[in-house]
Amino acid sequence: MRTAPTRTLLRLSGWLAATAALLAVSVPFAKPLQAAQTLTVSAGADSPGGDVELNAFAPHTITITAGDSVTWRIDSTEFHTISFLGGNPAPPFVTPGPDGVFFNLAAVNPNGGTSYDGSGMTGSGLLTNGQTYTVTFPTPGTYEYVCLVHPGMQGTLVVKSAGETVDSQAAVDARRSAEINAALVAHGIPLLMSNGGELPAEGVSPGIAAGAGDDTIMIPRFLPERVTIKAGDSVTWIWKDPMTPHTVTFLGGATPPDLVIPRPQADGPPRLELNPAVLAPSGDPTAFDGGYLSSGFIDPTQIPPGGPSPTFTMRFDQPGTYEYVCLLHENMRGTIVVES
Ligand SMILES: [Cu+2]
Repeated sequence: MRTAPTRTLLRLSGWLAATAALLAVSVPFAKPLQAAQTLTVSAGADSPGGDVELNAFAPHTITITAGDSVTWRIDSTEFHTISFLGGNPAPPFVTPGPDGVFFNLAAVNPNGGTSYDGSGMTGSGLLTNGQTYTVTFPTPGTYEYVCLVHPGMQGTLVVKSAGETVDSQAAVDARRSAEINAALVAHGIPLLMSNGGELPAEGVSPGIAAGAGDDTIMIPRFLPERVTIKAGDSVTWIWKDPMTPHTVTFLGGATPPDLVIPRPQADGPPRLELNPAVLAPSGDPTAFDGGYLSSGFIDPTQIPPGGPSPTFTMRFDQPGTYEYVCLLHENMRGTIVVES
C-alpha cells in the first residue's frame, strides 16, 4: 500500500488539471451554481431480526439548504407517517365511532404536495418498511414533524439560506448510526434484560411479557417465548409496553382475521375499519379447549397514567403444546407447553 498515496496524488493532479481546464471554460458563467441535494433520513429502525424496534427519526435533526429535498425511508417492520402539521393539532390515528373503530383517513392517506413551506399540513400517510417519502423545502426556517402513529416520535428540519453550512449525507449517516446505537444500548438492551425471563404475576405464575417497551423502544415479542407449565396451571400475560396494543390469540387452527376491513363509500376512498373480530375478546380463558381464544385488543394507552399494566390470565387444563400469536404484530408468537 506504500505506493498508493503517490498514485492517488498523481490521479488527483490529473483530475485537478482537467477541472482547471473546465473552470477556465466556465468562467463566463461567473458564480458556480450549487446543485440542490437530497438527504435521506430513517423513519424508524430495527435491531437485526426485528426483536427491538426504535420509534424515532434518525437523525433527529438535520440541516439543509433552501431548495434541497429530504427523503424519509421506513427502516422498521413497524409502520410510520412523516407529517408536517403547520401548527394544526395532530389528527388521531384511530377514531372510534358509533359504527365501528376506523383508521382516520386524514392520518392514513397522504396529503399536501411534494413541496412544503410551513403552511398547512403535508404528510406521507401510512408507510411500511422500505417505502420512501420525499419533500422539497424552498423556504428557510425550522420545521418540526411527527409520526401520527407513535406519540412522541418527532423530528426537526432546519432549512438555511444558500451559502450557510448544512449537513452532507455522510454527516447524516454518521449521526443516524450513533443515535440508533445509543437508543438500543440505553433503552433496548435494559428492556430486553429486565423482561427476558418469567415475570412476577401477582400470585399467579408464570408471567409473560406481552411486548415490552418505553416511549421510543418497542419489543414486539412475547418474553419468554416458550413456557412449560403443569395441567391446571394458569399463565398471566402482562402488557409491558405502555404505548403499544397487542392481542394474545390462540388460533386453534383458524386463519387469523384480517386487521382491516375496507368499507367503500359513495364519495371518496374506502373507510378502513379495524376488524371487530380483532378487537373483541373471544372464548373463556378459564375453560380453554384448544380452539380459538383471544384476549382481544388490549391497549395500554387507555390505562390512566400510573395505573397498573393490563394483564390477561388463562388456565390450561389439557396437556398439549399450544401456539399463540398477536393479531397486530405478525412476528409476535409464543408457545405454552402443558405437561400432565
Ligand atoms: Cu402485538
